[in-house]
Amino acid sequence: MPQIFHKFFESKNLQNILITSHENADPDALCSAIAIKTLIDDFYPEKKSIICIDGLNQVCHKIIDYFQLEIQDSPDFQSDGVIIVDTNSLDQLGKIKTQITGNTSVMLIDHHVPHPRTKQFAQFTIINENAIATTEIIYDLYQTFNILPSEKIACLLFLGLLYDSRHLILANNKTIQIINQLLDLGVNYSKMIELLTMPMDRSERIARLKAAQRLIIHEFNSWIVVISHVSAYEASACRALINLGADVALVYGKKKDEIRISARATAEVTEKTNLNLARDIMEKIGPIMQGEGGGHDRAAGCSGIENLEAGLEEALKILKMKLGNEVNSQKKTNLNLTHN
Ligand SMILES: [Mn+2]
Repeated sequence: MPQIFHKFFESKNLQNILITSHENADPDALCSAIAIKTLIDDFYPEKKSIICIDGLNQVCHKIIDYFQLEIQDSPDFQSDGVIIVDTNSLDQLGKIKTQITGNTSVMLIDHHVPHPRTKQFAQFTIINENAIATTEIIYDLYQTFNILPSEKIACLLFLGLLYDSRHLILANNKTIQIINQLLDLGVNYSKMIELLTMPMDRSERIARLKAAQRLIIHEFNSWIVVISHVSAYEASACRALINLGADVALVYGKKKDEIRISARATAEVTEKTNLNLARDIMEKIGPIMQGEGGGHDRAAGCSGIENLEAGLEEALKILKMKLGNEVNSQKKTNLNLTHN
């Protein structure tokens, strides 16, 4: 792997390196960027590098404050090389995308499934789809370069692994081995968990509880579909209802003149029934509601301005087609947009 770095730097005798990741970066993205910058600073001290990311999520701000990290949101120099971490498409870079032109040397370090267009913008790639987090790939790089991560870097690599493995639920044996080695470098486990824990806003908790209070259950074959409504935090409410036991959750809400529907589904229901919330449901009911919809197979949404009832009816019709006959309906969905 060091050869790829040498080739990258030698390709155009690169001097000024911009390190970046997806906008609204999560801890794996942020910590990977810091760790790769430190590796470059140690191994190629004559090169200048900065980290620029278009926005960070809330947990990242806590990490930045705790470790006193320096991140910019727009570069203060003209870079001749760019290193992208934890991101597989240029569109996700936000405003940093403009820093990459046809002539820019780009190296990509990532653990996502490569996008078909990846090869078009990244001439140098270190991709490992089996890695739980990009920080796992970067830990491997430290080993290959024979550099022992400092305690701070060990903490950052640890945070990336904890975050992307959902506090180790998705971890495999290798993750645990790395976690163990990072602990030996001085990581304080409970401090890391504390850093990754964000208290939820009271209003969001209330919305989730109201969604649970108001939900209607529909059973299609053995699948449990729930529909509810809130005035804000539709997506969060969907996640809460999935955690409560639903296979599919639809939560609608209205703000000013906009009607929104958010939906979430479990991996099990999408895998076994081939249900794709974006393609099968939201892209279809968005136009019914004079708006549009989209997203992913397990997380999608739509917004519009009218015909909520028709949109929800169509969603249930599609769910019946995909999941099977309705066996036990609690009662007809009672549309209500007036309560908070
Ligand atoms: Mn990641």
